[in-house]
Amino acid sequence: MMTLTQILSNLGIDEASIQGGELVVHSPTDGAVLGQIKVCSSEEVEIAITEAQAAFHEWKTVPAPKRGELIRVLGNKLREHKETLGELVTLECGKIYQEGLGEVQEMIDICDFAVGLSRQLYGLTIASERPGHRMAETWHPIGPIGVISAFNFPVAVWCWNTALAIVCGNSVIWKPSEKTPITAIACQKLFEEAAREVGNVPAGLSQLLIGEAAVGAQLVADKRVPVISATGSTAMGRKVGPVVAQRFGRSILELGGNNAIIVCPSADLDMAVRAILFGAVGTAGQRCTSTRRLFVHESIYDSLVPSLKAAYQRIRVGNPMDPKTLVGPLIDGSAYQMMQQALSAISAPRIGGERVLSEEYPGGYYVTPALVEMPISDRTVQEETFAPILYIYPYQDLNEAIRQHNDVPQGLSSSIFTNDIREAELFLSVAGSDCGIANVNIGTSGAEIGGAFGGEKETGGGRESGSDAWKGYMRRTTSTINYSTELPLAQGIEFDL
Ligand code: UN1
Repeated sequence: MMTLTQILSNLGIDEASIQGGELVVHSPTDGAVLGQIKVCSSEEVEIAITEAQAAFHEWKTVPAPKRGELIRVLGNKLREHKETLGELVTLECGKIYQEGLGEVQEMIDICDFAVGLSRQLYGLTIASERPGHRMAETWHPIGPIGVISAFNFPVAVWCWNTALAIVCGNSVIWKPSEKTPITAIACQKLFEEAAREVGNVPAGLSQLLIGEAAVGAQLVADKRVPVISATGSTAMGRKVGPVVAQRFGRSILELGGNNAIIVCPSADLDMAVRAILFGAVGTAGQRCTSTRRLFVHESIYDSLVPSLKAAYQRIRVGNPMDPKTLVGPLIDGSAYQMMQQALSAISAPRIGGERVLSEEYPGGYYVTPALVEMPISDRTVQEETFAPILYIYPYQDLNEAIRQHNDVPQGLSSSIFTNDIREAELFLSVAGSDCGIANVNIGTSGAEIGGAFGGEKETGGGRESGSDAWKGYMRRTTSTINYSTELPLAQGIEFDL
């Protein structure tokens, strides 16, 4: 694996630029200091927004397929630096290298998607009720897009938003998590290189704001930023949403999840175990789509749960750079404290949940993933704990399991394992899962970029990445064109002198 110095030099980032600032960044792998980053002052935030607005006014008139060209070049830069950026993600947020690479792959995929989209930003033509009239809608760029992202997907979520926002003709102002500013600096660098290579890209099209909550708050409150796309906790969304709504801005919120898998009697149990494992312990349980609850039909409980426990015993927890590791560290000590609090709040049989490797890495918070066997009717798991804890519930009746499944404030991702078409279709129907993502025979996490990503209820209702999520980054104009010599009014109104 590369050292930070090598990573930075591969990316062409001057190491001095991540030194001497007030924001101290630690690697979750061992707690070592990676850098001290300069944070943005309130004047600098103001300047960034002003520049982004000026860049927007230039960029919005560039033909969309030309805007796509910038994202095509960015996608190629990401391909070129996939390994380096993947390692930096691992170093700064602690996910295993395979997942670091996967995250960069998501960036590449959304760039490809956005390039194609740059020739498909189409609106409808609508039949008019009046003779000699035509109705049409046009999608226009909307303005600077504010992006607030979380530590757990430090690069992909920026790219989901940025690739779409840019082809849609907007500028972007990014406030990354204060836990992962170095990956953000790397992304900004690659964007600037792509812009230089393409040429004629307005300066300041992509702005990076490093800082803590105050920086984000200033961005969120600014009227000149018509769209705020924020990913993070429900608590964060509760602060952001009302401020944006107050000024009639639009928010795209992607907040907490409390995702569950239901395993039915006909399920392929080997597949189910593998999916549950990846969903519950992948990224050390720190994806918003991580599997947090499991409903198992009582007839298969005694075969599925022991296999799952056996699989949990074999999970290798350790340094995320080691290719044998499946579970890296939690992001920091406070994540560990929250996990312990959640575990001690419930008295039920459990395996795992202990801190390990503390002698080797006193500054790293490694834990064994926890399985908690819950009583059938318990409904205490209402909050998301960003850690690898899986609560298992037995069930008797599928309708009742679906009711319990939906009986949480969040509504992001969900899945059912069954080979019974009636059960699968029930789960996907209006009487089934109430989440934004509902899967059959695959787990809750690891969504592809082609689908709209997001969820309902306290998850915030926003949609990002695929499908028609691009519409969130544009404004719509409906036009009625009269090519007749009469002036008929709509609704049959007569209004003659
Ligand atoms: C997140 O955790 O914020 O479905 C996003 C997944 C990824 C994205 C997760 N494509 O797990």
